[in-house]
Amino acid sequence: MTTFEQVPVFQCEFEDDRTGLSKETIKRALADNLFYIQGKVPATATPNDYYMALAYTVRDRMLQRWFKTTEVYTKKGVKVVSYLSAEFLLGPHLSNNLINLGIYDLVRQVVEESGLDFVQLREIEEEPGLGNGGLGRLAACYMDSLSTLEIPAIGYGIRYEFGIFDQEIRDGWQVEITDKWLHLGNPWEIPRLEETIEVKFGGRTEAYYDEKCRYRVRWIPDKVVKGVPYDTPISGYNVNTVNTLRLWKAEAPESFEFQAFNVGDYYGAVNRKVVSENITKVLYPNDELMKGKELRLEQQYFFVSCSLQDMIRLHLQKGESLETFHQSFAVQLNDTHPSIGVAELMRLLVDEYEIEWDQAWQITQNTFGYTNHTLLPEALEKWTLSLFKNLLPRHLQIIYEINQRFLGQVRAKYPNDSDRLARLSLIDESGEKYVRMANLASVGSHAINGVAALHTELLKRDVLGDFHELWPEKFSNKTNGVTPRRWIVVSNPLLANLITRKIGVDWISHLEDLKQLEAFIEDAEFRREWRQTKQDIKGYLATYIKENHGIEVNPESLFDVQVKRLHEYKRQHLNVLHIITLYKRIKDNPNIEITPRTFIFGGKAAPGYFMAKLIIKLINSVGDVVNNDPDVRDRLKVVFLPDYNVRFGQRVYPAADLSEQISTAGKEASGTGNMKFAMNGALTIGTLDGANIEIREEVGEENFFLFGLTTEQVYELKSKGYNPWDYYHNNPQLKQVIDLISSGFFSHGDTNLFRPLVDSLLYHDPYMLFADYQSYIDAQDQVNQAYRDQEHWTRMSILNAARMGKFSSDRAILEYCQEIWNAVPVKIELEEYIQGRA
Ligand code: GLS
Repeated sequence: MTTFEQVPVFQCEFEDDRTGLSKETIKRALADNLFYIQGKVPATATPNDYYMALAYTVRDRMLQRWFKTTEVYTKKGVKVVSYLSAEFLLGPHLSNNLINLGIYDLVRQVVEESGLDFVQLREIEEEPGLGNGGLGRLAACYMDSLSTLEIPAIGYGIRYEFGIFDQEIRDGWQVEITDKWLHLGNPWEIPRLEETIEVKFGGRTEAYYDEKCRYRVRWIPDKVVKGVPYDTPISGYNVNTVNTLRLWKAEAPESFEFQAFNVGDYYGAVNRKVVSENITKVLYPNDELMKGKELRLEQQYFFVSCSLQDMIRLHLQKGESLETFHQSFAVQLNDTHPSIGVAELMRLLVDEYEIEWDQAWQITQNTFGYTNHTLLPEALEKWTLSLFKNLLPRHLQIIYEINQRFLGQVRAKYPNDSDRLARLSLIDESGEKYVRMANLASVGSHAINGVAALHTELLKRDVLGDFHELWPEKFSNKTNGVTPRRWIVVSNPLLANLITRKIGVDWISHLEDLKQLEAFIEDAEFRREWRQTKQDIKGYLATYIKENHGIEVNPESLFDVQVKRLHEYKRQHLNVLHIITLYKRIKDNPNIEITPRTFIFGGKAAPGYFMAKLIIKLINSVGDVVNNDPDVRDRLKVVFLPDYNVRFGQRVYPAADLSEQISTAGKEASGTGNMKFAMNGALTIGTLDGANIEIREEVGEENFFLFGLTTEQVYELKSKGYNPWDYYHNNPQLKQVIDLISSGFFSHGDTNLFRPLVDSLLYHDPYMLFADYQSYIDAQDQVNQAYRDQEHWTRMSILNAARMGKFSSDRAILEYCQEIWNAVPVKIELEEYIQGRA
């Protein structure tokens, strides 16, 4: 195949309007894209047209690098990391790409000199919300770090037509609105129609003997769906590497429609087309019971099959044989969602490429790594055998075969241990039979990891305990990280500038350099600037809240923020119990001295999760009372900001004084919001859960507000028999708070509204709010005290930011590269005319 470089006419060896970085070329490019891409002139152009023209102008400046990167990766010997994830929660592209290309200020200036409002254009971008929360956002941070570290990588996922729903709050309740993020077009993606791949579903299998008399199985599907790749460039910071995120869209193949014409079943064919294309319609919530969600298994298989077929194509294109597939690709399973890949790679190798089982199995195990992201039993994926058999009959056979061989090994190692066999089996036979996806992922991978030290320990002990006993060498911990590009430079330019003025710019790609800030801790002027920066950012947020939600908040008050998915284990309602405690103190003594606080909440509840939705209603109802009670005199404010997403995260993390990380110990695998807050100088109030433990270790226990039971204590109390009722009776403060909710005080006298929540707490309290209540209140009282000493608070804030180096996703990705993927950086060199201009 000829490459574009070999065709002279396609060599753009001059600075033109698509590559140039002078003010004039950028200005011309804007006008050009407005006219030639959007088909508009200024007289008819809408703000969206200008945004599109700007986005294309930026994308154009990534294309040379993108092509070059892709080309280098097609060379023999380059190992590519393939990150398989059902979710990529990217957030807006524009600012991030401008920062990574090093042209943010330049482009902003040009846009403004052209008479346009840069901020307005920036805000027009619809963010691709192709994820639920932490897991999807982690995948996005990891893509950023892979590019920044110049690691050859490709992200594979699903191009959902509707991403995570938009949230509105009506009468205090969450209402879900479909997220039509593609309605005005997406300038960041390029469809690669010619690289479409076919995926089979359903039907039956048939055994046969091939020409060499070998036993084989063929799959005769009853449906074929096309996967069309849409590629998005992922730029690295301050490097030439631009990796690819390839998302698959489902389309029905034309051949089926033609057939339908012939048999006169036109509408039947149209219907089948619609059904096929439904596969990539909508993102599912990850915290609802997955039982019976057939479409979700279809989605998973669809994107995994497309991706593996794509990798095989690329590998063969290099002129390599499939025996070395694992040397070309390190495939990481982001949770169990893509774990059907284990059976699919076996099917492709054995059935389609006729490789012997044992060798195929070696290739498969050497290829995959599996990251577990949750210990919650309800989130561990399993699919009924009947669902599996109907949708993927061949894969079920392959899973049986893998299982039989695997259990043979287990039996040899642990004779007469049928309980162990039952626990390790890929098939759950305790009741209705299921395929256990975590077991499939564990057996089919050479490496298994958790996402924070505690989580990995619990994984080894409980959820995957038997696997750990069998293969301790497969297990390791990879504590999560987040990208400082998006989470400091893009979201908090004021702080980023202050830091850069003090220690230079290297910290942006070497976050451990933030340590150097500690040298300035005794510098009163520096502390003043730090405090002033936080104050300014809080002022912006206050203005935003006023303008968009009509609520007046005091920027001098302590901004106490809890933004994350709504879930009982994350205990937003514990936070509410604290608010009511403070409110009660004011009511009992209106002149009490109290540190003014603004409580800011944000987060979506899964549409089918009743209790989480009731917690949203409770937050809003308490807010209504507290915010409007004259006795409070604005000392407390409660705001629930609707539609929490990446963009809003960028606004709120920098403005926080206090970060609420208050999950029941042992429940939050890691958390990543905790990292974003602390990097931006917020102090944490938190339990010994997930990455909180490591954050506290890094920032120092004196700079962290700790409370609550440890994981061990949680287990112990549970096994002894936990009785929330005792706590309620023995703690008058807690009793008053609960009674106030029960009395209908926050629900216009309706004593039923919050009954399910109160009863759940009183009679079950599965997440042990009552056990942790007093310790939480005490820690919050310490926060109040500490905040009054602004000098001391500022020191703690600086130390938090300065000691967050460990939590860069660059560190995490380096560990994956060295310990799991065996992947090394590959420098992308550019022709001189492009080099050095960004
Ligand atoms: C999650 C965990 O709940 C988070 O604690 C973790 O930080 C994140 C990324 O590892 O993964 N697992 C999950 O299913 N959703 C998450 O956000």
